[in-house]
Amino acid sequence: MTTGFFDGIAPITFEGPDSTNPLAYRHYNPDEIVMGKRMADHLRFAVAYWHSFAWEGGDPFGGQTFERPWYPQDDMGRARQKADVAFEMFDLLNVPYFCWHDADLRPEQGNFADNLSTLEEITDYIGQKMESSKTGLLWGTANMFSDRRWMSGAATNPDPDVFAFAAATVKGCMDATHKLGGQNYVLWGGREGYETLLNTDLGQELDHMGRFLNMVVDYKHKIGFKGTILVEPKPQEPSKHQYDFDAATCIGFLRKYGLENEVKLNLEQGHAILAGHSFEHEIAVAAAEGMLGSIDMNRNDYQSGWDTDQFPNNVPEVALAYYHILKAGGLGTGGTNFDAKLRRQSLDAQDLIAAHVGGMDVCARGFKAAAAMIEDGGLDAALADRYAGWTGAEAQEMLNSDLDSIQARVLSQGINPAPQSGRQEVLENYVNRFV
Ligand code: XUL
Ligand code: CO
Repeated sequence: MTTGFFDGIAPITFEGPDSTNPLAYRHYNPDEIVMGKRMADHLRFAVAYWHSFAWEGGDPFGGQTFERPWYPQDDMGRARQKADVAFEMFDLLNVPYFCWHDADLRPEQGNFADNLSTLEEITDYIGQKMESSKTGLLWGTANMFSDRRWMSGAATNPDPDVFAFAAATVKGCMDATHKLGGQNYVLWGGREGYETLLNTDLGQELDHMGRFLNMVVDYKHKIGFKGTILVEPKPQEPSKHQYDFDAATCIGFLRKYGLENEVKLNLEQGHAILAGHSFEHEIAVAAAEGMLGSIDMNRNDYQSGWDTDQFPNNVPEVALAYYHILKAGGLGTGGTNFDAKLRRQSLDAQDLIAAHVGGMDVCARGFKAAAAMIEDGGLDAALADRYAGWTGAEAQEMLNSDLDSIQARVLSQGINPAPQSGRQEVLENYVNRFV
């Protein structure tokens, strides 16, 4: 028996690029082999429980626009109904993963003991559903930003009791993630930052955050959780300044607190743009350090300047992101999470399905373009050509020498470099052949 929420919507299947069916995949063909692996296993798509099932359509100027049978979300019976609908959607989409925050799954109880017992109850229920579902857990996380107790931070709160509440909460969420076979555990610190330095001891807060994350890693090993611990950078919003500003900042933080071999990054397209970067910049920075973990593939509106969390729809942008992901060896335990929500006027069940179908198709199309570029090798060849001088023995020896000897060589050989074209337009034209 189904909930009836998706009545009239058939399972989504691959119909090929010529299909005009709005509820069919035209590019996402899970079993198609690309670069030696199933497309589904490269992309590892995930639905975000919070946006698709817990978010009610509010924005800063107005409240709920959606009407769902599992509202109001203050009751455990309706929390189970929400889970039933979620798993129906996972089946319809044939999506391999989902992600959650504790607060998406069960109502806020106002105290730790009841938050924990209701989380255990609903994740037991979800665990039963997963036994007969093809959808697994990409990651779990704790919502330590919505309730007012977190307003001054979680691990970085000036009040040690909030630190304690946060540590207890993360333990519960890690246990639940482990129980459900999660592939990763994520920490995004929306309130780990500040509104004003007038009331903030930045150095102490960073130390507390570093200590907290070390406890998370210790606990992972204690319970034998094999997934990856991921932190998710974002420069601001909701805090004026967030400590996990961008990939480079996070990498510096992880190194300072001895976590560089334990923690990787969950990079979000929209967060990259908020930080003043392209998505592929963030991916390349993480990849260069071996810290690429997973991605949240949702874009922002380029005019609004805030985190609108829209489904991706720009193939060339997506293609460049997957190009760098493929170059880095793929997503590993990570995946492609749609941390994306409908527009608040998109009221219908069909909108929810169409949004995911479109997001998955745009990613598949961009991914295939990226794979084709790699197989063609044009960008690699251009790079090899541009850096060819460094393959010479003299250039390599220089890196192990010193300023004295280099200056002597520049004088003796009369070195006077001739500027070379960077060929940006040629390369942009090349990419456009594939996207
Ligand atoms: C907020 C955001 C979060 C994290 C998980 O901008 O991206 O949803 O992905 O807490
Ligand atoms: Co995110």
